[in-house]
Amino acid sequence: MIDRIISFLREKPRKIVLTSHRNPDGDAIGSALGLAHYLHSQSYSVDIVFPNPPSIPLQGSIGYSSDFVHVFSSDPSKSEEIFQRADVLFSLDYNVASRVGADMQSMISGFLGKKIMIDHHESPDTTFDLVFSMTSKSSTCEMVYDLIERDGGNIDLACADNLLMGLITDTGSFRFPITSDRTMYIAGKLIEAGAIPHVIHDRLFDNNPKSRLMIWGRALSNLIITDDGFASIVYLKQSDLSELKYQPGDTEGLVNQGLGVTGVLISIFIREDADSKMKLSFRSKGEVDVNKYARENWEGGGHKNASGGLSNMNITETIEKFKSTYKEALLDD
Ligand SMILES: [Mn+2]
Repeated sequence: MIDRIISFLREKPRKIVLTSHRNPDGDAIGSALGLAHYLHSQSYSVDIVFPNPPSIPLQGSIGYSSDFVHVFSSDPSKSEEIFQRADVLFSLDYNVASRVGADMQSMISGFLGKKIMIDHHESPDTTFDLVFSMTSKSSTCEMVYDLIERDGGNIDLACADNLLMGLITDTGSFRFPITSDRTMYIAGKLIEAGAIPHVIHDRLFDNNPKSRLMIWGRALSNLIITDDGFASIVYLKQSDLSELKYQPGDTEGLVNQGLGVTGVLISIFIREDADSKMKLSFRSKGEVDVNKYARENWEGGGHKNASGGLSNMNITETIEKFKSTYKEALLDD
């Protein structure tokens, strides 16, 4: 499939638009900026449209402030113009149009040119023309590296820094089970190309607003461990978020903390958003499959060890439902 994507791009000059999912994370931002930097070096015309802005630390990614980067929620008319002009659309780090959010979804589903997906999530949609989808990959950034390697081009510092960022964020700094020898090989090649791991780490993880620490403190003081010791629950109410001056991105990674308690195999983080809907994140260890669990119980999904979902119940009811259902995920072992 990589070869088909490359030969399609090389057939004739293309106007390319790169997109990622809503609330873009390090892998979404890194794969889009990394691929854009590479394609620019190969003289392609490339724009990026993100559905909404990422967290403040991710806005410091190399190239994020360039004039080829657009944010749909900030400037829908400019973004629409870019979609109309483009003849190739890349969906990076998502595999179904709805993941860009309700306001931008029609731009993806109604796109008239060629649609190319590069993604590592489960259950890819069938409406794309060229699909490079592998759930065994640590990150979309790893797959973008595969593409560039096959294309034979040179990786500059800006590209390397962004791709390494996606590897670092999607593998939890290389500690999740999805980390493979190939992941580490690629990390080595990106360092060779100029990326510096501690610089990326400082920018992303040691660059937080005070609100983030205050919010983590509140959430962790709400920690519940179930009686059997296998599940952990942390939650934040809308009143906590407004009191502590929540900024987008402040709760990113919080769900991993619950998994750090000895014996815990599955963790949930519940955040009450302004519309009173509950946004859920799940993490698990080993064979405990939170992708399946989230699909079956919480209108969600994702990866085997990391997934998300939604709840229309209040926080107390959501916690009760989790307590009465999480054993399904354990029993699948
Ligand atoms: Mn990813």
